[in-house]
Amino acid sequence: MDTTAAAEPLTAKDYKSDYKPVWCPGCGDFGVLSAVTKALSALGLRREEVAIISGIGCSSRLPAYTSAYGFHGVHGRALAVAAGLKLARPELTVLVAGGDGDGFSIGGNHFMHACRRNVDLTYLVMDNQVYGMTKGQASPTTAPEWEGSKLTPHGTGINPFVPLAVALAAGANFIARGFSGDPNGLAKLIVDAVRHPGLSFVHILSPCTTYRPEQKDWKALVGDAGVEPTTDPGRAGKRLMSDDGFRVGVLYYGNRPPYAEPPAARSSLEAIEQAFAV
Ligand SMILES: Cc1ncc(C[n+]2csc(CCOP(=O)(O)OP(=O)(O)O)c2C)c(N)n1
Repeated sequence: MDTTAAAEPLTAKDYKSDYKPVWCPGCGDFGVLSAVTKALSALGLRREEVAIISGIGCSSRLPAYTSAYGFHGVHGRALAVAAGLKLARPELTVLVAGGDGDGFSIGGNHFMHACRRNVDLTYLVMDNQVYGMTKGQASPTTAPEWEGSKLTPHGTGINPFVPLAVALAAGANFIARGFSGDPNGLAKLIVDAVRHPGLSFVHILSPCTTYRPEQKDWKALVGDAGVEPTTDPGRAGKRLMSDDGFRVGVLYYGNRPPYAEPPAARSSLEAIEQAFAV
């Protein structure tokens, strides 16, 4: 990594890697990558101060397309890896990136408990309401009547998972929704999310143009929530009762202090080595 220009402010372009994304043309994840790099530039962070952790899926390729540190992990386990990293290296800004299948199905249990534990992380979920990488199966956020997958030709018939409501109920300290089609607006949400202590969850509508081409219409459906964020979880919950799934903006700012490991839990590397010595 080139750190010679560390004192220079970095532009969004500086946060892009030399790898060309393999995402399909029109994939919403391009907009998310653009927003992440704009946000890192706006935050004035150096590349070595940032780590982006992901699971598996098209969206989880995002870390490789940035020049920050990254870890492309195991399906559904990104939050666990990220929490470990943040506790071991609290000075790092740790972002977590993934999809709706990764985060709400396979990693669903980690999602709830990461919100509850409130480690200082920013979790970006690119929700395309489908398993993109494995060719279009229904995901937890797929509408029950969607008949686009051969595995569920008559729809799933199951009510979708409601990410914002689950995040709120589980205790996430910052909750927002953004849209990949508005990288500047999304970048602002990400900056806000990173600056807010504790577990910040940003639900991102990010269309899959290959398996859900009808999502190209999301641009016309997305709109500002038009209300000020609240610090009252009861009020935030009430707002979610009338949410149509397309309102963007910050829903909730919590004031719980982030999880910090008790000092007694910290061991030196030498002590760990001694404990495992044979
Ligand atoms: C434990 C485990 N289960 C299943 C898979 C197969 N798998 C790889 S990517 C993927 C779908 C990812 O979907 P999503 O998280 O929505 O991301 P997208 O590709 O749509 O961005 C699945 C099921 C896997 N790699 N590991």
